[in-house]
Amino acid sequence: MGTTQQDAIIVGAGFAGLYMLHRMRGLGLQARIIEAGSGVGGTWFWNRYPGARCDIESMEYSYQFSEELQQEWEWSERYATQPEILKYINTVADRFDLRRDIQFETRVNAAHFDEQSQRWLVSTDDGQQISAQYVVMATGCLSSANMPEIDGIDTFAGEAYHTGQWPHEPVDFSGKRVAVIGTGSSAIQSIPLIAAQAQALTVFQRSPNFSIPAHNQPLDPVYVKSIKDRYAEFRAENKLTAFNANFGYNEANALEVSEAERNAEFESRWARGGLPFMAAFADLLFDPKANEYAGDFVRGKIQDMVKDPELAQKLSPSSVVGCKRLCVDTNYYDTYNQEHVSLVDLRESPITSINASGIATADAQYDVDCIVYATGFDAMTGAVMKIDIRGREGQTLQSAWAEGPKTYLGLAVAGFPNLFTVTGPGSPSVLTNMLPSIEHHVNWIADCIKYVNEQGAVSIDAQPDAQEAWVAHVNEVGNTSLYPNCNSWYLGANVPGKPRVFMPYLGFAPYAERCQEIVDNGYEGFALSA
Ligand code: FAD
Ligand code: N01
Repeated sequence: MGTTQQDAIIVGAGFAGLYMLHRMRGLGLQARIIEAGSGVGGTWFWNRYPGARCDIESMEYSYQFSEELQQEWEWSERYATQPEILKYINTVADRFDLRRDIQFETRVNAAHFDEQSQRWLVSTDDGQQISAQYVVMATGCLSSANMPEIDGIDTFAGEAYHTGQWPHEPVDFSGKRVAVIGTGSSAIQSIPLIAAQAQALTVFQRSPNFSIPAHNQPLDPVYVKSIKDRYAEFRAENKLTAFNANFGYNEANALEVSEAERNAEFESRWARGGLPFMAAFADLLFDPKANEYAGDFVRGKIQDMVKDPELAQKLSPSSVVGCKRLCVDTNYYDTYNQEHVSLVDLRESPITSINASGIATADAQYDVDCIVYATGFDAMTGAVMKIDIRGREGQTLQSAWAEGPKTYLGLAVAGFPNLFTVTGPGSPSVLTNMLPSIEHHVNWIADCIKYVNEQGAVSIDAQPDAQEAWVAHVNEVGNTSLYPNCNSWYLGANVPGKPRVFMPYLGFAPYAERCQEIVDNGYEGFALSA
């Protein structure tokens, strides 16, 4: 097989890769997506577990690059289900005729930069070699499933599933004894629905998480119209916020209001439901006392919802609220009031092994028919680090990131010219409403490529000093918050041996402002090669 030529290779056909392809075509470039899955959708292609849906309201968790699309598309619920989001992504792929430039069921194994030609040589698992001027890693922040390292895990004789690699056919848990390992967002969404089917459900919890009710409901046409009448303005307003979302930010500090006012605010956020709870007070993510007030409030709600006080205690986190991504649920806590649902607190008795018949902890054996691993992802770096990426002088990305990921703006890596990462570490991505943030990142990358081409240059490379300064800034901003205070995937703490570094950038609005400044200053911190 000879080497084929492309202007750009995009890895991944999720929201990021699809929009990147659309923008590349708009620039007149010949671009191609390589996607490991058999369809478009990324997250929404892979995560088909029961209960999977978005935690950002559908009216916001959708593309805005096409006014016609956002006017015409009709979401049915406040928080769309995985099938509805996948249908939306497929519709977008068809509407913009994207499929003809996507190769499915193909994995990119390697990308090596050739200094002489200033081009990347991309290799795939079906033996293709593609030479491309640009490579965009649209590989996703939450796309590399994290299977726990547990003795005997492969010896289990029953059915085993990871939420992030769910089968395409619905799984029927009727009459089965089911174990769920993990209590993050995926578990919290799926547990109520698995419980509704299973004969018995045992949840293995290592750390409890805070969850806020979704209060999901069909979308009110009056509300939809009120957004659609001013969609562009609505989106623009959101971009001026920390989370790039319409959370109704309260500028007051929790410490500066009376107890009655504080509780009234928390109550109204609880009644509203979902992630806007994080915007109840300006100091909630910055002041430990303010955060403790929020924690006490949610812990009180858990005590109210779970009938067995001891169980309620086990389900109540003592950690910082929001330090791990807040979960959004439908009937999660109430599910534990059912007789056939039980919780194993792994802090009291850790899992020691998995065997043919089930899960063994330090003091019991749990025989089950199915194990659901809701154990999350090797987040933010997992998917890119699986690819053998070599930049200038053959330096591997693995060695460049050995002590933790280093990027410039989360979009480029010094020493790896013309390689872009959408939602890379150092970008706000996962701390925000990701879809508009993805669009922002993709637009920035597309404009940058346009600039390189207009300058008659062949490559652009982030400069090491600019990158160092950005990494230091990301850390500095992160350290002003309470985010580094728990073992979250934002810090890589969920994967044994991963360097502990706070990876995302906190604050969409200042980030976007800095990105624009860099452009206005002639791509400050980047160097072009002719
Ligand atoms: P992805 O959708 O992850 O797509 C990346 C694609 O790259 C995948 O299809 C993968 O197969 C492919 N790929 C990776 N490596 C290779 C390779 N080497 N070769 C070929 N292909 C490769 N965010 C929100 O803001 N709001 C939400 O409500 C929300 N809900 C979520 C729910 C779940 C269950 C999960 C897991 C995440 C959720 N997220 C949410 C985050 C979500 O990941 C992003 O919103 C968004 O969908 C990411 O899009 P993406 O295109 O960047 O990456
Ligand atoms: O993964 P997680 P997730 N033994 O990492 C536990 C997005 N998302 O797939 O906390 C026992 O959050 C682990 O325990 P601990 C969202 O951004 C959104 O649920 O590490 N337990 C934890 O409880 C989210 O943050 C939605 O102690 C083990 C769980 O597994 C991100 O994706 C829905 C273990 C993993 O939780 C990831 O969510 C789904 C072990 N060896 C996902 N290893 C929405 O609601 C891990 N755990 C939109």
